[in-house]
Amino acid sequence: MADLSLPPDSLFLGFDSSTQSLKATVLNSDLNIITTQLVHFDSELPYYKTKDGVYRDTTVNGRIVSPPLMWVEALDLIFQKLSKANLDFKRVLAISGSGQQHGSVYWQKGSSQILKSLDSKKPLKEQLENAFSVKQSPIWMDSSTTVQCKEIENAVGGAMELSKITGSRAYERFTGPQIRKVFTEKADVYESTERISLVSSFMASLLIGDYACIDETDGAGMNLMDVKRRCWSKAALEATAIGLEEKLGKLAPAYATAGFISHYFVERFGFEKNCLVVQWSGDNPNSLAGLTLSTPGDLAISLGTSDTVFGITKEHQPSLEGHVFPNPVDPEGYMVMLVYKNASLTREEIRDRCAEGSWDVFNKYLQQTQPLNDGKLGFYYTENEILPPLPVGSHRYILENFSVESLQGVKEREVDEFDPPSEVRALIEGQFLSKRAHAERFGMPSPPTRIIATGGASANENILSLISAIFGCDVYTVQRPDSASLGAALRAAHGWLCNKKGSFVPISHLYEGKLETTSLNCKLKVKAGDENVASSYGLLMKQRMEIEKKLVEKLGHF
Ligand code: ADP
Ligand code: XUL
Repeated sequence: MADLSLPPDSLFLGFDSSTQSLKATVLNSDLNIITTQLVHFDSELPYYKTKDGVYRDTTVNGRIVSPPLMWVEALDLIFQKLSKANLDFKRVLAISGSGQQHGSVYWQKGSSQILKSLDSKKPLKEQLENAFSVKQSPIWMDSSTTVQCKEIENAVGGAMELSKITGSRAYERFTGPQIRKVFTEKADVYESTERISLVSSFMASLLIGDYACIDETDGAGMNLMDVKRRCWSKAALEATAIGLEEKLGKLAPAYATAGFISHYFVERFGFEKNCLVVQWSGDNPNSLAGLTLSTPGDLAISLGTSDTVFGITKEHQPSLEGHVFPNPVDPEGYMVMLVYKNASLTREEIRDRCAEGSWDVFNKYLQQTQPLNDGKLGFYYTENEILPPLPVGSHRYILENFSVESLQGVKEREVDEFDPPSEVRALIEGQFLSKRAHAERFGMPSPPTRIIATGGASANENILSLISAIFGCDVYTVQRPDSASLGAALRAAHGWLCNKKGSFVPISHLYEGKLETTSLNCKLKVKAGDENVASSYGLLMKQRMEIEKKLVEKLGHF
């Protein structure tokens, strides 16, 4: 049997092409981080004029896009930064990455030829300027495809049927409905498209100098893949667009090799020719890998531009809420996930409006106010929300005759505003009461054995304390909040090992018995507190869900 250890001097590079930035993490063979780099789109590539990495199209309701050329330029720039940081590219045995999920890139006919013949003396951007048939890629924040979602669900026999096949009912941000919009509204553009990539397979394509396959895990975020059989679903393809299978190419498991790194990067940065590019996947699936989530009772909460709650399961239970994806590191298992669009940017909006633009003031307000917020409940949506499907707007309520002891069946009164400290607490309590409620409804463990928090806002210990109080469990974090690029680097090592063995190797093989000595180690941040507080939050959660139901009946957009 082949020696299944990582060569002592080897390095593994992981990227995270996310909404606001491109990040990189490099792991050594002991699985310790040796360097990280970041390119922030708005500030470092200002001529694309994005805000938070995106354009919000004011002329089309819910249309949110990003320029793929910006992602291309960011890749060149981050390699330059890694080079300046003296990364020895020759030691990098494999590269993988995470992409923001669902976003789609439309390659113009003839682009595979451009990819294959890139000139290493010129920047990527210059050579790929005319490679896209759609100049602005729809991304996960987009909610402009309500009509297409309904059409696809109707064509396959309803929302539950689509969920049974693909792991999710139709969602506006999912790639299938987005493709259908191009197909029905811009037939000539669809026709001139040679290949459609996800953000993940798009970035992998740049690295191998050819079209990369879509990975089976990220592919499940398209409403196009049969999640059990891990192949394209004929019914979903037919419901979406004509001639689609050919434009999507093949699916591949996350642990597979996409190809060798292209001559472009060998010549420009000094990689060895046999450096492997392992299939890229979605940011949430790679976070699951980076957090080494492998116990069904554990939940992860990622607090980035989106908030997500995810865990693992052996079963595929179709549901009208949440998503089921193949587990990126377990060919037999699944990952289950809930996604919120109102997350860090909404927290920033309230921080700027009520807390002098300062996380310190924001945190002081969280400390000053009481658990359950004296019965003040808030719903804050600066973007059209996914869960629940509510439009932009704020709704504030006070529970009448509030007392912690008698929370059941009390009436709520709508109000226009709260004082700033109550507003901050209402936001955070609201966001996590909603997560607990929907996680329970989706069949996730309750209470979880533990929560592992990640993403930019997991650096905020006041938020972590509230998560612990609401869910009633311990909260852990990893050394750095970017588990998506860490997970990608780990998956690069995993893919390299699988390639060496010629078949799948369990990923735990890489860190079994030595997790504590690696950068993957999770540390306890907040110990679970008083159980009574968590059960009071449980009652408040029920009140909140009653109000949420009424809001959805009145305003729901889907
Ligand atoms: P992405 O999903 O784009 O990868 P990140 O995980 O990098 O996003 O998270 C970025 C977000 O982290 C920022 O928008 C910011 O609001 C949030 N953040 C950073 N520090 C804090 C903090 N101390 N408290 C709350 N949020 C924070
Ligand atoms: C997942 C989702 C978001 C993006 C953010 O379904 O839409 O979490 O992956 O990058």
